[in-house]
Amino acid sequence: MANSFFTTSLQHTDALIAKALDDEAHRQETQLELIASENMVSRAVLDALGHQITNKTLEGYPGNRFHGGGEFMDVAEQAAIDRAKELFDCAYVNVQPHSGTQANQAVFFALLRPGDRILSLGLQAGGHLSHGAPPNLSGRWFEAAHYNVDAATGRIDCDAVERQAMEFKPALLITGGSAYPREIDFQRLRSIADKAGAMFLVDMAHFAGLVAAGVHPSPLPHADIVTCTTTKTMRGPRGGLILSNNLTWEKKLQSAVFPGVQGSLHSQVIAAKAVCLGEALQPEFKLYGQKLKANAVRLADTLMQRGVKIVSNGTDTHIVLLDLSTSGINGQRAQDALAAGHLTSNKNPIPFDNVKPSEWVGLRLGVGAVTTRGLGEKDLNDVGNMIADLIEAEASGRVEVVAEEVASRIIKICQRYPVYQRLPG
Ligand code: DSN
Repeated sequence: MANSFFTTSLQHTDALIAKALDDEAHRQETQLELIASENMVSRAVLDALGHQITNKTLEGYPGNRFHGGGEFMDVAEQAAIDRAKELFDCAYVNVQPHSGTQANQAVFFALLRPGDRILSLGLQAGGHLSHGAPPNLSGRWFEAAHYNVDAATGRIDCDAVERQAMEFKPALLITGGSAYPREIDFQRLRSIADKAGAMFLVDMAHFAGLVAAGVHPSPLPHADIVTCTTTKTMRGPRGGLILSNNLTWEKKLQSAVFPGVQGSLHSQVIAAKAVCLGEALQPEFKLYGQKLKANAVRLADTLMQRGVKIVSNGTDTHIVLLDLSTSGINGQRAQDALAAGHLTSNKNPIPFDNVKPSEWVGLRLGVGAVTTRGLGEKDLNDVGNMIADLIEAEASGRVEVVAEEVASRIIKICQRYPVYQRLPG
């Protein structure tokens, strides 16, 4: 007789959590997701994430494990490694980091000693917490300084970075982040790192999918080490990767991830990473990458035509960063107004936005999830106009009426581009 422990579904064992998950599925189906770090994974990725391979405990690397029974997980992890090497055309990959932040921690553990200097893009300029921000472990254990963007262009000012690097002499120069919408001059930053005697790390967490699709320059030829997540534009499971073409770092990076900063694998996530990397090797992924860029440009153009300021006056990636400083509302009010219209986004600092989070005047949008869902440029034009309507309405105190109308139009768009449709069991 079947053991009910293995056969009874969540709906029958835990009503509270089953309802929370059901409500979240409904939210995703009836709202448009515009948070730049989010996307929607395939059914195949979900299958891997929900598989019983989650039961498998393993430490070490394929062919060299501390536990028995790893032969099938070895197949999955080796596939993830091989696929990532092919996709990003690189010599070394570690697929075990549990997140982008842990990938960065492992790199620091491999390359640096406590107290070493790091120089990275500042948070307000679009950088990331794990690149030496004061509240993060990286900001406590290392002496961090940050470079900025040019106030007029919103772009990284490489001449200023060079001056700062030559004065600060970091052990590690870092670029990339969470809210920088433009291509980065990796070659120039590499030459600055060389001149300053620094190693060079590129965190491509946000734009990795664009690199994989061939619609964004790759940092691999220039950086010592590259980190990324498999979430965001890669549209895979939550987790990180470390990549490099410089095999000098291989041994240190392997032992920095395990046993340096992590223990056993998240087996199901690594299997899902292999699936996502396999998907990214298919020709359709290139089309998705091209659509991502076109959709982001259309969203930015529509908003600018409606008088909304966009940091750097546009985008080269999936990110569109709104500067609301002259709109009469801040980022939180804009986020709330969009939410009332069934559009999910997040308040964000913009360059030189040195105030507390509740007062930030930025709103970060990203088109990863809507592009995966199937929306095209015409839809993004409509969505951009609805966002502009909501911002204007929020500023003039009549958001309720406008939000109701926008919400009903967004729900219709969601119905035109359905997602999982409540996965059959
Ligand atoms: N770094 C956060 C973001 O970009 O939203 C999480 O990935």
